[in-house]
Amino acid sequence: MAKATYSKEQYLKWYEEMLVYRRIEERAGMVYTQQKIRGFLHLYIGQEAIVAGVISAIRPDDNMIAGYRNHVQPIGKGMHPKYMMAELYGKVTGCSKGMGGSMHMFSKEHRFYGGHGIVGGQIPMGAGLAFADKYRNEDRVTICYFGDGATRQGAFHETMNLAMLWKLPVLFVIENNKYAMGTAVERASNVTDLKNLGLSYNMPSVDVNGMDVEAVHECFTLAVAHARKGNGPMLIEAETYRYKGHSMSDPQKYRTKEEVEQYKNLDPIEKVLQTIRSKKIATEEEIDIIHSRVNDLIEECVKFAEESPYPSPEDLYKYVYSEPGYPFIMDNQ
Ligand SMILES: Cc1ncc(C[n+]2csc(CCOP(=O)(O)OP(=O)(O)O)c2C)c(N)n1
Ligand SMILES: [Mg+2]
Repeated sequence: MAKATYSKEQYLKWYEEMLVYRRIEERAGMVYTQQKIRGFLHLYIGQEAIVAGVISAIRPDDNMIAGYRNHVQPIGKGMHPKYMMAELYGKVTGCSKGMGGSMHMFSKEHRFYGGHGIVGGQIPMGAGLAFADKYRNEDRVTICYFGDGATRQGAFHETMNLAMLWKLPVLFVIENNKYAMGTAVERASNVTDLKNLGLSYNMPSVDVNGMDVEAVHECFTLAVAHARKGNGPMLIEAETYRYKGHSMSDPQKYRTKEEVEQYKNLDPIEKVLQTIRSKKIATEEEIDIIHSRVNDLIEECVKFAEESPYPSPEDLYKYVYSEPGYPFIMDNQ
C-alpha cells in the first residue's frame, strides 16, 4: 500500500474512472460475441490502474500514444467514451470515423495519437512527438505505452538510444502483463527484469506495481516532473496482468486458471474500493450513485454506437493517406 493519501475526490475519481474502463470493455466483449463488433478486440481488463494513475499525474495537454490495447486511454484523456464505442462498431461517428476500429483509436484534440497495430510501432512515434515538443520549446511530456513483447522489437532499442541522446521529454511505459499473445516473458527474453533494458542506455529506469493506482500515480508524478524539467526520458515498467485472452479468440493454454485467479485477487479496482470503505471516504449510497452513473454511461455509449450510421461507401478510400491540407480534427469530439 502506497504511503501517500489523497483527497476524497481523487479516490472517487480513480474508482469511477477505472470502473468506466472495466465496464465499457466488458460490454465491448459482450457485443463482440453478438457479432456487432468485428475483427480484433484487445481488452484492457486488469490493467486499468496504469492509465488511471498516469492520467492523474499528467496535464491534459500532455501527449499519449499506445499500441492496439488502446480503448481506454483516449477516454482518460477526456474523449467521451461513446466515440470509442462507435469506433468499435465501425460507425461514422467513431473517433476515427469508423475507419480504424478497435486498434486505431485517435483523438488529436485530446492529444491521443493512437492506436497502433504494429507491435512497437508507436515507440519511435512517441519519441517523435517528444522531439517536436522539445524543438518547439513546449513543456509537454509524452506518455508512450507498449507491451512486454514490444521490448523485443529493434525499434524499441533504436528509440531508447536516440531519446536518451537527445534527452527527449518522453516516458516509455512497458505494460508488462507477462505475455505477448501466448508467449511468456521468460520464453522470449534473457532479461526478464524488463526495466533493466533501459539501463544499457543509461536511461533512468524504474518499476512500479501497475495494479496499484496510488503507486502508479506517485511514480509518474516524479517521472513527469523529471521529463518536464528537461532531464530527458525514463523507462517505467508497470507490472500488471490481463484477465482476458490476448484478443477474442484465445484458448489460453499458455497459463493456468489458478494463475489468473491469483491476479484477480489483486484487482486494482477492488483495491481502491477497499481503501474507500476502510478509510470511510464515501458512504455506500455514494458508491451506489457512482455505480448507477457508470451503468447509465455505458448504456448511452452502446445506444449511440448502435443508432449511428456506417460510413458511406464513397468514403472507402478516404483517410488512407493524409490528404494535403486536411486537418485531421474530428467535428464530433
Ligand atoms: C510487428 C508485429 N509483429 C507481430 C504482430 C502480431 N502480434 C500482435 S499482438 C502481439 C503480442 C504483443 O505483446 P505485448 O507487446 O506484450 O502486448 P500485449 O498484447 O500483451 O498488450 C503480436 C506478436 C504484430 N501486430 N506486429
Ligand atoms: Mg504483454
